[in-house]
Amino acid sequence: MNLGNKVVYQIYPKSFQDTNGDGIGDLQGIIRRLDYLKELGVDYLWITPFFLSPQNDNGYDIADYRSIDPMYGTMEDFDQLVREAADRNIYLMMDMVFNHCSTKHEWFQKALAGDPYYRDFFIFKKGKNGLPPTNWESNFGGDAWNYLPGTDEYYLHLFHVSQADLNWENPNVRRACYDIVNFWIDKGVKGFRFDVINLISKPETYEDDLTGNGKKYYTDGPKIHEYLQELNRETFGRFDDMITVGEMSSTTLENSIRYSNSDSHELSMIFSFHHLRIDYPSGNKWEIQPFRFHDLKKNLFTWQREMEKGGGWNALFWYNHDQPRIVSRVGDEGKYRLESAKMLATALHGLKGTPYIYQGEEIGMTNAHFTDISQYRDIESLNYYNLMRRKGKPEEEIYESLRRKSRDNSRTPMQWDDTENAGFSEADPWISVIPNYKEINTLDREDENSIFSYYRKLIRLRKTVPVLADGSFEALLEEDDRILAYKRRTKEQELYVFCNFFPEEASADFSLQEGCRCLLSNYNEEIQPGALKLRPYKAVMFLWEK
Ligand code: ISL
Ligand code: CA
Repeated sequence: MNLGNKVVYQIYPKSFQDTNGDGIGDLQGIIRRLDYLKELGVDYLWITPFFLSPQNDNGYDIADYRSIDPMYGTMEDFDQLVREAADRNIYLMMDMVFNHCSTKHEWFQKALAGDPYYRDFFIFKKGKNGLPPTNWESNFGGDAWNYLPGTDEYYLHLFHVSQADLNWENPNVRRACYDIVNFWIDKGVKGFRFDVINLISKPETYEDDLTGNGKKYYTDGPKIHEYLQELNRETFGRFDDMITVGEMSSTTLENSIRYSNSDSHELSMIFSFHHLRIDYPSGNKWEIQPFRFHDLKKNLFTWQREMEKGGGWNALFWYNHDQPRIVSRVGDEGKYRLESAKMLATALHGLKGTPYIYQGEEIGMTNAHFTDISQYRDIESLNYYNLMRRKGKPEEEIYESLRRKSRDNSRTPMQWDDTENAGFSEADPWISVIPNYKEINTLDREDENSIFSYYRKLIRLRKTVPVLADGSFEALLEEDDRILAYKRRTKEQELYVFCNFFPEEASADFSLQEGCRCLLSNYNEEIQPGALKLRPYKAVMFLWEK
């Protein structure tokens, strides 16, 4: 399968479209919007988890991997979704969360009741001198171990206390996970996204981390490649039309190449997050730091170059349901919202890899700008707020971090139109709609100059201009302080991309070769010959053909 000409659209179902008036998006809502997705031109829908779940982490805490949470609909709705999507040549990617499951899952409940078979599904360890087994921290703040009253044991949870880590050392756990993947393949699913999959292989012995939070012991762990190869062999690897992506938390280049090189028989591609470390180099996401343009270029370019060299494959993305909206983070959500949203789209969609679009990105949705803690829903944000209050951090500073970094920024309802609740629901939504929905919504998609039209063009180009799908990557103007530029090349074509990431004009000493034509730009103006001059947030793509 050619991964280079596919485009994936990510749906956060809770916030996509409500159809039964409970303020929560549902599967029928996705069905209702399939024509919209067809119009945009995407190939796959990655839908974040809609399985039975207590929803402590919005579905990433799964209580039954084989049933649909009633809040989202029924298995009949799901089957209908698969069918109706396929009628439009759109296929589904399911989100598999195998690092952990909900403590409400039957497996954990049986483990708690003392069933030895299921106890071995999890990671139970004895404490040390009244303290947890190690000093590891949960990714959502606080201890990574939870004490079980009445015993001398703790269980490991790298995420929320209601998300117990699964013991992949146990072959029965692995078998159970593979059976789940096969269950969904039988239902007609054509792809999978594997949640924090590079954290599943834990170390042989559990030790305190004297320099960090424990990450180094379980990230890209000792048996990770072995497990992924087995997963591949036992499930999707038996077919040649499956597409897979692994979410790789704090991974390395070397591992990313192995995960996604087709010779290693692991996954089709990976999400790495290095290019998003541009405003929190320390690794503490809550820290407020200016955006470092050179770090962005360096990281993007290194991954482009090295993955190509090693035969790996990148998933290209600006954000997802865990990250703030890119137009607010790196672009300009005010005066230059249109220009900067399109510029960011150009910068990403020209790269080598498979582009992902997160719902609302194609209309330039912004951060939420919540002002009160009662508006936040995400467990990570609420944890952070409480933890920082206890530590005595000034309230305004906590709010400033939440406003810029909270995962809720990208989880507000999809802004379909300018009617009440943005056309998302007839009832009060589970999380507030952003008031700017009157101006920012999907109604302008017939307009040639809308962000939607621009995304549609980018998707079409990927399918019609071979160099976008297959071309090699070469960085240009690496030292430039404002312009991100690169070249893609096949034997027959060359593609040049220039993007000004700033609200000031930028120029560079670069002359294009004879015969280059402009494929796409976010400014409607003739390109002047001679030195390159780019207006604020201007982006341009040139094509040269033999
Ligand atoms: O969101 C993050 C930091 O704010 C990330 O560290 C995130 O937790 C990490 O990328 C893992 O994310 C995935 O697994 C989590 C879930 O909460 C996220 O929504 C999911 O994308 C646990 O299942
Ligand atoms: Ca609903």
